[in-house]
Formats: sequence, structure tokens, C-alpha cells
Amino acid sequence: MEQIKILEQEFDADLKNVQDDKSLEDLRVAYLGKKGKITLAMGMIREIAPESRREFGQGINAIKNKVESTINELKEKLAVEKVARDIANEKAIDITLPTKATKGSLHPRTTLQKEIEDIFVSMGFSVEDGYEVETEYNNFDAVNVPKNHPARDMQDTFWLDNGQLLKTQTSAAQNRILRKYNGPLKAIFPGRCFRNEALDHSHENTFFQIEGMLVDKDVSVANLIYFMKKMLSEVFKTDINIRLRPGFFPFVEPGFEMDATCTFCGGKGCSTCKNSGWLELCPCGMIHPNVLKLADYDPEKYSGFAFGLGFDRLVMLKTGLDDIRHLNSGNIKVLNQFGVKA
Ligand code: FA5
Repeated sequence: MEQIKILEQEFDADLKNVQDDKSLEDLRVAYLGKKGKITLAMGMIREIAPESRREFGQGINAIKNKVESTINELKEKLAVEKVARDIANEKAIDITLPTKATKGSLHPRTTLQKEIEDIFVSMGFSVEDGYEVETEYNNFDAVNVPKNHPARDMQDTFWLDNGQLLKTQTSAAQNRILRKYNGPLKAIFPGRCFRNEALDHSHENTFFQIEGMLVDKDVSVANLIYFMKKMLSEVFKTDINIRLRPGFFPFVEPGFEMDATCTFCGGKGCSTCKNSGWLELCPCGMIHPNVLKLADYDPEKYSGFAFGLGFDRLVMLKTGLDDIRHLNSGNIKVLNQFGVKA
């Protein structure tokens, strides 16, 4: 019993030296660990004379309980003190001081898209949304490209396991939008398109188009030329001339490739326009009667034009970027030029 008393006194003395988690853990190991003083003392019970064993056992258990509860209480106290210290330290941080946070800005693509949307809205067009995951029907069949039509090979398609696809062209929304209006309409529908293409400075696998449609009675190519000229002149803030060359797309008849006077040389000829004075900008044409029929329009009553602007190429012309891949790269050095601060 004398030994137990000494053990208790030793513990009380050692306790006074505990200042932090580490020294508390050392104390715990020294008394309660595998080779701790209390653990060893408990192992001695068998060697105690039977008549003293009960008293010794009770004594050693009492001190074991005391040591355990003292250590637990102290552990809690240290934790509370640590939180209080952390809070006091945080108060030293002045959260109202200006930080080095930098201000972002819109991507050049977004800026130009908003500009073009505003131009068309001012001419009475609505802005519609298309899906990125589309049905084969909407992307191809509904725009007069049935299964096995050779035109399907022109657009290397990302197919999904469920038979749907990532839309290869904004034209995929034509049928849905025609059905939505079920009559005269003026709409543009910008969107992200996907093609499994070999990449180069003017080809991406993920790129943007802005499609437009105008459907009404007696619509003609003259209307198409007017709207395209107007839009381009507003975008480039100068009078832009356009010309149409024949182009084949199954969903328009007649179909055209629309060129605009080169914005770099004003039509004189330069390296960007390969000295032709013209830039190829936008396939377009008069909506094919089959496309109208597939959306339950009467082609005898209605006609319309559609265009599919290669929007990323327009962004390149507007910004002077020479590689389309910059637009998806997120490269801050590129974006910095357009107001994004690193
Ligand atoms: C089409 O996608 C037709 N749907 C456009 C259309 C709509 C024609 C309505 C008539 C009426 P095309 O595959 O040529 O056509 O693509 C249109 C434009 O998208 C191209 O002129 C080009 O500027 C852009 N484009 C096509 N593929 C890529 C690509 N891989 N990377 C970047 N731009 C591309």
C-alpha cells in the first residue's frame, strides 16, 4: 500500500510538468502504457500475499481510475485552450484589408456572342437554345440527311452508347424550333458543336456555331443577304460586302457559301484572305422544302432562309487570334489580352 501511495505522489508531481498534448501523451504512456507504472503494478497482484491482495487491488484500481480521469480532463482542457488561442490569433487578421484577388472578364467568345445576339434581337429575332446531346433524328434525319446519305460522312460524329450523339451542327435544333413556332419565325440559336476531327489551327473537336432561321411567306435570298450584311457590318463596325457562291448542304436549296470582304485588308488582298480579298464565313441557303415538311410546314405556303455561322472563326477574325485552339485552351496569357487579368 505504501508503494501505491508513492505511485500516486509521483503521478501528482509528474502532472505538474504537463504543458501540452505531447507531454500529456508521454505521461499517459508512462503510467497507463503497456510498460507503464500502473500497468506493471497491476501485474504484481498475483505476487501479493492473499490476505493483502484485495486491499492492494482496490488501491491500484482507485489510482488507475484517478490517473485515467485526470488525463482525460486535462486533454479536454488543452483542446479548449487551443481553440481559444486560435480564435485570438485569427482576430489578428484584418479581413477588411484589400487582398491581391484579380478581376476576371468575359471570354472573347462570350463577348462577341452577346454582341451578335443583341444585333439580331434588335432586328426582331429571338434567341433559342439547342441541346448538346441530340437524337440522330434531329441532327440528321430532320434536316434531310437520312441514314446512308453521303452527307453524314462530312461530319465525323461522336456517338453515345445509347444511340444519341453530341450534336455536330446547330442545325440539329431546326426541327424543334420550327415546331415550336409552327408558323412565321425569326430565330438564332448559338451552340457548342462536336466533331471527331483532326485538329489544326482552324479545326477543333469542340467549337461554336450560330445558326439562324427566318421563315415566313415570300422569303427570298435577298432577305438573307440583307440580314447577313447588316450583322457583319455591325460586328466589324464598317460596311462589309458579301458574296454568295454555290454550296451544297442537304437542308438548303439553293445552298451557298457566303464570303465577306476581308476585314484585314479591306478587300485588297493579304495573307489572311490568301490574296483573294474575301473570307469564307458562313454556309447558308433557302430552307429545303423537305425540312419544312418534316416539321409539318406547308412549303407551298412558307419559305425561309437558314445560315450556320462558324462562330469561332468569326471570333478569330475579330480578335486577330491565329489559332482556334487558343479559344478552348484557358491559357491565361492568351485571355489576358482580352481583359482577363492573371
Ligand atoms: C454546317 O454545319 C451546316 N449545318 C451549316 C448550315 C446551316 C448550312 C444552315 C446551311 C444552312 P459546315 O459543316 O460547313 O456546315 O460548318 C459550318 C461552319 O462551322 C464552317 O464554315 C466552319 O466555320 C465551322 N466549323 C465546321 N467544323 C469546324 C471545326 N471542326 N472547328 C471549327 N469550326 C468548324
